[in-house]
Amino acid sequence: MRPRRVGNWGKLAVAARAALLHKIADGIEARFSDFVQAEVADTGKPVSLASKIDVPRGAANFRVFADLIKNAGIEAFRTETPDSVAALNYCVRKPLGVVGIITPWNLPLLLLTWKAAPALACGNCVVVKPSEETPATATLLAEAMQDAGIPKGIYNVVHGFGPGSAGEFLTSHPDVDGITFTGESRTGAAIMQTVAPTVKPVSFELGGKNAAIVFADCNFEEATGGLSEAVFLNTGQVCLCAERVYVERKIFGAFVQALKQKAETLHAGWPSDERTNLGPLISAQHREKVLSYYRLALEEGATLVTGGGVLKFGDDRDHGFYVQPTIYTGLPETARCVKEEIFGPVCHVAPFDSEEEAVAMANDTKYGLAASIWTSDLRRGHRVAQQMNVGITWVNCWFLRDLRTPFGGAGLSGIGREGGMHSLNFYSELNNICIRL
Ligand code: NAD
Ligand code: 6OH
Repeated sequence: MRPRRVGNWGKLAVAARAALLHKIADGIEARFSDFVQAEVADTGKPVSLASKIDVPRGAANFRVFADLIKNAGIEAFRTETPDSVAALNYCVRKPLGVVGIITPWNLPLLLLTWKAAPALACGNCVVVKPSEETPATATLLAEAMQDAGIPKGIYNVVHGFGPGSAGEFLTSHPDVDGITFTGESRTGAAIMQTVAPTVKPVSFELGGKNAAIVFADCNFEEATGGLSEAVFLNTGQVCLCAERVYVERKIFGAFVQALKQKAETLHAGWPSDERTNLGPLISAQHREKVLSYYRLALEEGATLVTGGGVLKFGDDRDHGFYVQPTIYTGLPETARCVKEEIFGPVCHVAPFDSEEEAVAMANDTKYGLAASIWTSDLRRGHRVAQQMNVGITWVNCWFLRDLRTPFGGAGLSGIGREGGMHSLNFYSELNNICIRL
């Protein structure tokens, strides 16, 4: 077996480690606007979004896991024996050693710290490989680590690409003891092959083709407002975004019109403008992918409700990768646009007549990340939520996060769960000790 490189960090008293993690959070907050500017410059996301979600969550991830590791109990069982002497089983937690963290470009600081914070809390050293599109906040975080007094060699950043580059080198390295990855499902499949010869534990948070189910008894304003966020937030570049919206036929027409109105009143503008709530896509290449689905939807027989093309401003913003927020109806459930993740500001809205039909359509996917249910009937909310084949279901809300809860997906959407104790369990090796009393 590989020797574990736990080092002094892993041996530090938990309270001391937790205090240092809080200092990292303090450092992020102290340089809040540097982090916001760096995230906006790398991604093109609206400054309002980076200030409201990305950077606060970067700090919160450290605080939550610092407190959790300090307060986490250990598992213990008193085991009966035939001679009535009994035994005591208890479990101790050790760091895995060196954890490789590979993250995507859509929520760069949020997703990197979501993994680095619990990994460090558990006493591991980390090597992070941010997306080649968004290297800046991982680097700024290294400065915050240094300012907080984290010893050298605990938080390491390598920049580079995926295949044949830093990503693949990290996953194949024999001295890396575990890999946690967020990104596309097919990248997850490639990483699985690379880690196989060295048998590392993996945690994968992958893609989605998430459904929303809107019942006629929903609070209409809340549902249309919530779905507008769920479809268009971060220009649709959130793994949890809803790209399939199922609406009870009684309110289908009114709902489509209301969502269309929301789409058409989004403020697409400079990322630095506080009023902007629709920024550009991440890159020319990604815009080409999204536009190829816009074309495909029409070829597959969709009715275009709004959008469907590139946004034009007549100024320098035309060098950005803006697309129109887009809504389609009329596609068969077998269409590629209903089956494949697009990762843009786009959804397909389809009517349903019964609860059973809605559940069946929502579950008819190879992915299984998230779902949202919109209804005023609480019993129905519970009933439908429990039938969703996903890792995360929201009722009358979306992307409302409690960092202690399990987060992850079924099927093509991932392997394992992170969040709360699930993170602590992934980033630790458990040693069960059985003592005959
Ligand atoms: P991606 O898979 O292309 O890249 C993610 C990271 O993996 C990057 O750092 C990249 O350099 C690296 N990488 C690529 N190929 C690699 C390889 N062979 N070996 C090692 N590393 C490799 O994903 P992306 O385009 O950056 O992000 C968008 C995708 O991420 C979407 O599919 C989205 O659904 C998914 N995502 C999922 C979650 C979740 O929590 N489930 C969260 C955010 C994004
Ligand atoms: C995907 O793009 C969003 C993932 C969100 C989280 O991992 C989180 O912890 O909120």
